[in-house]
Amino acid sequence: FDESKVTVIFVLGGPGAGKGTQCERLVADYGFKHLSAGDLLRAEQDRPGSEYGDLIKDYIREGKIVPMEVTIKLLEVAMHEAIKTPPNDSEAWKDGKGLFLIDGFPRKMDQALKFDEAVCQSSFVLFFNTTEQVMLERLLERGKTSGRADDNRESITKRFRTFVDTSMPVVKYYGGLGKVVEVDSSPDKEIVYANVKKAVDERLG
Ligand code: UP5
Ligand code: MG
Repeated sequence: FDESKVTVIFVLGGPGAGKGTQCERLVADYGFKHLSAGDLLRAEQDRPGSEYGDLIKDYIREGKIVPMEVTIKLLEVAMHEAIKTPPNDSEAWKDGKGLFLIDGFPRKMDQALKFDEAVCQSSFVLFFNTTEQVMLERLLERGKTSGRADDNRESITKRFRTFVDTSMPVVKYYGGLGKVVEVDSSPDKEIVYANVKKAVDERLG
């Protein structure tokens, strides 16, 4: 992708930190296309005839990171589709331009390096930070109705471990490049969003 035409914000944070919730609001206000790597993987898992269905299912239940080839391919396809068929008619999407929130990716160093090199560089990284206690409560509550195979105590514990061991190094890496905007996602959704909006307005100008 031509970086003068495509704007990408990575949205990172632990499981249940509130990435999806805040992305939804940004979509409504700015016209971003929201691409959740987890959602794309779950859709691929359920797609009849997918050769990766069983693999994705196992990785997600175990809270492990699906091999990057699968996830990057899904993201690339979704980005091309969005540019071909823009989600709205705002200025940001004219002339083959694209405005993307990439949620829950990259969460392992190899994915980060590969995406930056082969797909495009992000403008910045929104990093939602809160405690495991807060995330655990949110996920167990959501698990009552979400139907997600990984919203149970056992999977959540594994997801926390993967986040600390595998995904925090990615946040640190981008932090070293001056790309990370950290937002405390412990308070109410509205308060978190006010800070998110401030960060996006500052960074995107
Ligand atoms: N909630 C949100 N904000 C709140 C607030 N401020 N106050 C009170 N409640 C709040 O929120 C979670 C719940 O909390 C909701 O009920 C919400 O209402 C409430 P949500 O916005 O859904 O949080 P989010 O951070 O999006 O949590 P999610 O569970 O989606 O995060 P994960 O990162 O764990 O899940 P994801 O779908 O990204 O990935 C799932 C799995 O896919 C991974 O574990 C991995 O196995 C696989 N994966 C890969 O292999 N590779 C990838 O690149 C990406 C994913
Ligand atoms: Mg999510």
